[in-house]
Amino acid sequence: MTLTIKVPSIACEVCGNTITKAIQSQQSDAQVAVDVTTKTVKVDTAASMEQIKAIITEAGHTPE
Ligand SMILES: [Cu+2]
Repeated sequence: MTLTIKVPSIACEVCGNTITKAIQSQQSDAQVAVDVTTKTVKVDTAASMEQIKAIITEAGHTPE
């Protein structure tokens, strides 16, 4: 399933990399695509929206 999550705290590519690595460290089969311009994270994963949002929060960002 592909989850689309708006993360307004994304400011640059580094934020995107931080979030990508955080998700993939806990969900190794997740495909993550971050769009810095629209501050959107797309995650193709078996994990739930709640799980992915929790990981993003742990990484220091604020999902909507
Ligand atoms: Cu940044």
